[in-house]
Amino acid sequence: MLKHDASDEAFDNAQQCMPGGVNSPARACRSVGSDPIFIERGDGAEVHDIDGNAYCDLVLAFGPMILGHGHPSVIQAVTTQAATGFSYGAPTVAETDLASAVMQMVPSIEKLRLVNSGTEATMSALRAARGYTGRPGIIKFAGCYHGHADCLLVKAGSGALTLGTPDSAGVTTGTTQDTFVAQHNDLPSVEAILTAQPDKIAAIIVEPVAGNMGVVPPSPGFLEGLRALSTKHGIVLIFDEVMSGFRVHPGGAQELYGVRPDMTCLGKIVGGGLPVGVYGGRADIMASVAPEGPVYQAGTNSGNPLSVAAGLATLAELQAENGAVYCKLEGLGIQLQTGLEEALRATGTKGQVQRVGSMLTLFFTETAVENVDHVTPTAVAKFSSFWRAMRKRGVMLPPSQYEAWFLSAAHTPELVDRVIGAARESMLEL
Ligand code: KE4
Repeated sequence: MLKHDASDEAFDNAQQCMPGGVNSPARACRSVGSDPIFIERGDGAEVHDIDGNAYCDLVLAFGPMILGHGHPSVIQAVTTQAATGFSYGAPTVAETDLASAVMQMVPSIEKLRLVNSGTEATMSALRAARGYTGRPGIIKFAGCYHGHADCLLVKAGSGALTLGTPDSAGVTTGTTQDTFVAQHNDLPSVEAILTAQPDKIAAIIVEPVAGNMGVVPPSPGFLEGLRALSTKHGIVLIFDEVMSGFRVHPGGAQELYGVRPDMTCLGKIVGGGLPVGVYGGRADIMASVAPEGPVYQAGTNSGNPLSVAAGLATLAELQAENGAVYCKLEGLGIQLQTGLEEALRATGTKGQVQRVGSMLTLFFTETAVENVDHVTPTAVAKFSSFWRAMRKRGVMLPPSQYEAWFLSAAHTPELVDRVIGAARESMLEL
């Protein structure tokens, strides 16, 4: 049994200072019947807690650490920048370099703005879409999570779902009256809203590969259908690729599935572990953003030199050797999915493994998950037991059935085999 005495004490202290002792509810571990453990350091594919326990890390900070913890070239870039300056309140050439790198990898982005988080990215993209179209309405999908902007905390995923509070307290009807919720992978539910709200919808925002209800790939024709409906109705189609961007393909889900959005939101990987968000897209839409246009958006730390240095180094590594890292990540993803499916069969456990590239979720459901309603209370309860059993065996999973597991370039086939072995033993405890 792993000791967590130091973590327990740290948690007691943290709860005196921060709500729930955490700075994000997604890491509270309440839904998996546990207290959070406190991490001392990350090293490649592993994290080490303050009690000296080591874990194979499949959380990877909920996605950013695609190279693994402590990649030398990212450390080098950040420390070099730190020696010359942290932040100036003035533009730097490196911001243009990062913007250019993103535009080169994601060609649908003709202009962009750097911000500090995925929340800022989606909030700002929606404001730009509303300013550009002059319309108030937005369509989101149940179970998709786009950060904690008020107008998006409606039937949200991730922590909002995990905590069972999809409609957050403190969010007024005034801020959500123009938010319409459709069913994921269900085009008729979108058409019904468009019929009911003619010429009112400014934007459709979607996770093209949903990761916040667990990993749910787009059903065949779903993204193409959203594209066609958006074009037909003059609606701004926004792909929230904060999680899938640079993860499922160098150009994100839009390149993988060949569907071009009007705007894209990015985060996580593009900051290499430091705070960065990006929103961008068609030049005519982005021309509405201040100081060029009337849509205001600003930020003290936007384009922060340290974050930009980490992002540039990360993207450089991902593009090295013609993106060879993506072949490695795909191989590890196939190995983990295959191993988990074999373990389910061998132990007689009902479950589905849903994967796109190096992001995947093991659902303890009887059938495939195409929308958030398919994730049953039984699956949530089983995942909770499974999570604790895996942590006991030195594997750190994201603490919710509604989250994605991630692999990094630092993971190895041997480590993946260890995860599979731990999963097989853990399934026998369910
Ligand atoms: P941030 O504000 O947390 O940087 O990004 C919000 C966001 C936007 N869009 C998507 C698709 C996202 O997945 C996220 C954030 N993801 C969650 C985990 N699923 C972040 C974890 C947390 O909130 O602590």
